[in-house]
Amino acid sequence: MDRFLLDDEVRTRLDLVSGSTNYSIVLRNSEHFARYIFGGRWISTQLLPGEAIHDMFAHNMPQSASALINTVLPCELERLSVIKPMYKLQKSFVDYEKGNSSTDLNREDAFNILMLGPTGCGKSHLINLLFNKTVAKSAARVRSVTEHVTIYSGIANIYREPRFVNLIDTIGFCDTQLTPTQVQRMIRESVKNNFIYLDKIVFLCSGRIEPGHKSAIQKFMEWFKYHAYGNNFVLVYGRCDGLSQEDRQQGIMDACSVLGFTSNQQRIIKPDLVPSRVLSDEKEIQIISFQIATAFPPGAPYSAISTDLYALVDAVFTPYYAAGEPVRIPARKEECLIL
Ligand SMILES: Nc1nc2c(ncn2[C@@H]2O[C@H](COP(=O)(O)OP(=O)(O)OP(=O)(O)O)[C@@H](O)[C@H]2O)c(=O)[nH]1
Ligand SMILES: [Mg+2]
Repeated sequence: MDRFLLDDEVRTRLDLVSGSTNYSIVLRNSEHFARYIFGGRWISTQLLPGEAIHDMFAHNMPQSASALINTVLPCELERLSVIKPMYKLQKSFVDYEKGNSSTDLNREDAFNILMLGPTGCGKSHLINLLFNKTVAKSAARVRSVTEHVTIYSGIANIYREPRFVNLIDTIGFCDTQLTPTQVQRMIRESVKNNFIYLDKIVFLCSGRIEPGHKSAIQKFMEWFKYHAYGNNFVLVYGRCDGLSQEDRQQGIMDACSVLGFTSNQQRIIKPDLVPSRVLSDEKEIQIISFQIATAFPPGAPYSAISTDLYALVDAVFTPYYAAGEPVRIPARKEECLIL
């Protein structure tokens, strides 16, 4: 039996959940209830494929119901958080519309980006920078701050077209309440239940890449077929605060070699298609890199982060086309055999 501290957060959750009704073995069972009180997550590991409850009900569940499993906090437990602009005088690349635990499966045309990385590497912070708003909870903590896989949506200009964009924020790989395998499976299930295709997979890492991070990243590379869809992957070597250009380059190269990424992936595109031109009128940039080093210290002035932000926007929002057609990574079971 695990013991944990009855602190103010736990007390608040106990208050919020006491007297709840609408028990549901799939969406609101006693494991959801207990884990919520313990750590704020509305998840049940018994709903992962291969587990008893999942296998009992999976066949009879419509996709719209599967999409809610292990992602949704019952509405009566949601606490309002205030969304604030990050850089008041600056434009945002993606205009924020909503944050959700599931998505509209019929929006096949949406540009879908999966953000992955170890706990605390800055996934949610990057998402906030792309919206220029504090849409996702981001903070320094030992356990993952992002409690559920959450989809933040908005509109962005991609190749001169306004597109609906889904940025998928995920639980960090090294959570203290879930095993690495449970985290990976939660993310995989959520992606599978909510998306038919992914357009970009962004791995974020920083500092020394621990063996646990490496194996988690490689698992996702395998599931989403890096060998076939390598051009849809982006590697961000983050938290490069104060590093020289050479050290940043070295960091990227080391990360690529540890993870098995092809290094120096670059593409030349027409200047008027460069995504970051929405934010800045620079005309010369034409070479887009898909392995980038960034430093986004919280509270830094815009001038200190703008170059890295433009590089991030370009890497993440430059779609990959082959023979005139967009290349998309299949995310669903029937599309992707390994899933
Ligand atoms: N100095 C510095 N801090 C950063 C950078 N990127 C993010 N941070 C900070 O690091 C902390 C963790 O960032 P998050 O965005 O919450 O990280 P995460 O990957 O979403 O973490 P989990 O949700 O816990 O998995 C926050 O306080 C961020 O402001 C960076 O480039 N430099
Ligand atoms: Mg997070």
